[in-house]
Formats: sequence, structure tokens, C-alpha cells
Amino acid sequence: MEELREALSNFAFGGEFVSVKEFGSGHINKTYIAKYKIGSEEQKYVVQKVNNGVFKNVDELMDNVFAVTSYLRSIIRENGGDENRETLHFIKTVDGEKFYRCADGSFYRAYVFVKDSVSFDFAENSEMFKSSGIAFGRFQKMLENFDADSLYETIENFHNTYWRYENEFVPALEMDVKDRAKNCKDVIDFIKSRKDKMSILVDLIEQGKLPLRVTHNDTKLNNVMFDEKTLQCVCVIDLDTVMPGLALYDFGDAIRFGANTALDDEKDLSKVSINLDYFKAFAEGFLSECGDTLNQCEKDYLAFSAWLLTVELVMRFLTDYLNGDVYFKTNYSDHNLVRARNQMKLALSMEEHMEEMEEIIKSI
Ligand code: ADP
Ligand code: GN1
Ligand code: MG
Repeated sequence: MEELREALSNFAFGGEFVSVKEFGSGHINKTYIAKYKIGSEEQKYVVQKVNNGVFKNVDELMDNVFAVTSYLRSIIRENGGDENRETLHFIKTVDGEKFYRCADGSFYRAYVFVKDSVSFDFAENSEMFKSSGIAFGRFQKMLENFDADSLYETIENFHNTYWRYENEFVPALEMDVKDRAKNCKDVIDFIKSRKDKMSILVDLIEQGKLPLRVTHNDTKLNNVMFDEKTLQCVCVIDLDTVMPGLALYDFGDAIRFGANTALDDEKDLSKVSINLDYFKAFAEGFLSECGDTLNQCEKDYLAFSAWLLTVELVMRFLTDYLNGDVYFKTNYSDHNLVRARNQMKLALSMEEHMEEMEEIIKSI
């Protein structure tokens, strides 16, 4: 609390402090909502403690998000949109810096709470999920001409599934620091048996068939803010992993989170499967915004990317479980194992329905 208060007093919010409370369900950063009274109005700000274990270079990270949001503002303005609501608006520190470094070395940043908006961990209906597809498709389209080379890679090899297998999963399994491998033989076997397909997308990049674009790379439903009245998408948030990537990463990651018939940490696996209606709805929304920019190879691998990103998350959650829960926030001791099994069930369901998923993409 001391540290948070120190951080709050160093941002140029203006007005009088009213309250601060923890907020959100992200797995990486610590998020707070701070209220200030400015004249007779109450203004809400989002204040985040950046996870410095995950994001090693906060200067580069914040340079990326400032560059991307100021570019988006200009595009939104050109399109006649509301630049204050349709992208993040950061608040600088009283010294004019992009983030505040506390005496103990931790990092905080702040932005305006997107007015009258809400986020969801689960899509209430296919229309809502379609709207998130529109948000992420539009995000990608707006950044079509942004210079990808000007961005830092905030986490290297972020969606290089095969790299993660060799350099993270295998070492974690060999070390088995918590002696947990014995609890998850089923998931280990599942991952090992899918190894050969893990390099398909990176191989296509090397062959020049898939272009690197500026992508979001963390397209969970709860990274879209919706208008609280109309429930239409307003803006895309959580820009920490915006960097050169594949359109397929954004498509696939959104599906593996949002087109699950259950939450991604549901323990009852009979509830977990691919929701084909949601899959279709998201694809329609996403492609309606950025479909014209995709080449044939990108279109051919959309359904595959949903499966691959699901397998990637099986592996990332299991790797963290084996490492002793050092990366993702967890609420109980085998939370990461529950998530890994959940995503494994989802990937198995996609394997069963892959032909239908391919047909849906073709029909769109
Ligand atoms: P994490 O990296 O931990 O996922 P996010 O940046 O996604 O952190 O923020 C966590 C949650 O906080 C979001 O899911 C959303 O509900 C809320 N949030 C974040 N930024 C804003 C904002 N500018 N306006 C309103 N709510 C926000
Ligand atoms: C993390 O920060 P959040 O909760 O939006 C993670 C994503 C994972 C996701 C799994 C930087 O996203 O890559 O897909 O958890 N973000 C980072 O739920 O690792
Ligand atoms: Mg988030």
C-alpha cells in the first residue's frame, strides 16, 4: 500500500484523491482503479504495477505502447472516431515520464479508465464475441502501415511454439523442481505427441509465405472494453505484447480463450469444448475488418492457428506448473495444471471438429 501511494502521488492526475482498489482478472500485471475528484466530476484512472519479471525492459515496453497509442489516435481521428475512448490514453508522471519507478525498483503506469466501459471473461452470446473479433480485426487494420521495425520485441519468441517447447517446456520437465511431473503424465504425453506440428507457422514465415505484421499477441476477450450500455466493442487494451507477429496469432489466441464453452480454468472437463457458433461469429467479425489484408496462406491457416495457440497454452500453463507457478498469477496450488488440462481438452475438441472449422472459414 505504501508503494502504491508513493506511485499514485507521482502521476499528474490533478484533482483530489478519493479511493483506490484492486481490479481485473489479468494474469500478469497488478491492476488498480483509482478515483479522483476533479471539480464536481469524479474521474477514474487505471494504475498498473508492471510485472517486471515478465517484462524485463520497461523503458522499451512503454516506448512501444506510447508509440502505438499515439499512432492509433491519429488514425482514429482521421476516421472520425472518438480518440479518447477508442484507444488507451496514458497519464505521464509529474516529471513528464512514461512510468514511475518506486524506491524499491518496481514500476507503475497509469491511464484513463475508458469511460462507461466493461470487460468480460466470458462472452455472454455470439454477438458479443463477434464484436470482439471486430475490435481485434480493426486494431490490426489500423496498424497496417505502422512501421513494425520501430517496435521492440517485448518478449522474444512469444508465439514461437516450437521454441517454447525446446527452450522452456523440455528444460522445465527435466528439472522438475517441484516433483510435479508425476501428476501430469497425460498432459506431458499430449504435448510431446503434438511436437511435430509446433513449427508449422514459423516455418511458413521463413519460407516467405506468412508476413510479419504489427499484431496484439494477447487477444483474450477481457482485453477488449465494451460499451456498458450497447455492449458493442469500444477499444482494445493490454498493449504490452504489441510487436511484430502473425495475424494468425491474434486470431488463434482469441479463439482459444473466447470460443471455449467454459472458462479457461473450468475443472469439469465435460463442460469444455469448441463452440463452433462462437468460432464462426469471431471469424466473421475479425475478417470483416482485416480480411482484405490477409493473403491466401494466412486464410488457409486460420483454423489451424486456433488449435496451435491452444496447444501453446497447454504447454505454457504446464511449464509454469512444473516450474512452481512463477509466471502466471494463480489462486490455488494446481491452478496452472487445471488450466493446462482445460486447454488440452479444448485442443482435443478442435481436433475432432477441424473439418467443420475449415468449412466455416471457407464459407466466410
Ligand atoms: P493484464 O496484463 O494483467 O491482463 P490489463 O491491462 O488487461 O492487465 O488490465 C486488467 C483489466 O483491467 C482489464 O481486463 C480491464 O477489465 C481493466 N482495464 C485495463 N485498462 C483499462 C482501461 N483503460 N479502462 C477500463 N478498464 C481497464
Ligand atoms: C496472459 O495478461 P493477460 O492475462 O491478458 C499472458 C498471455 C496468455 C494469457 C493466458 C504477457 O495474458 O500470453 O495467453 O495470460 N500474457 C503474457 O490466459 O504472457
Ligand atoms: Mg489483460
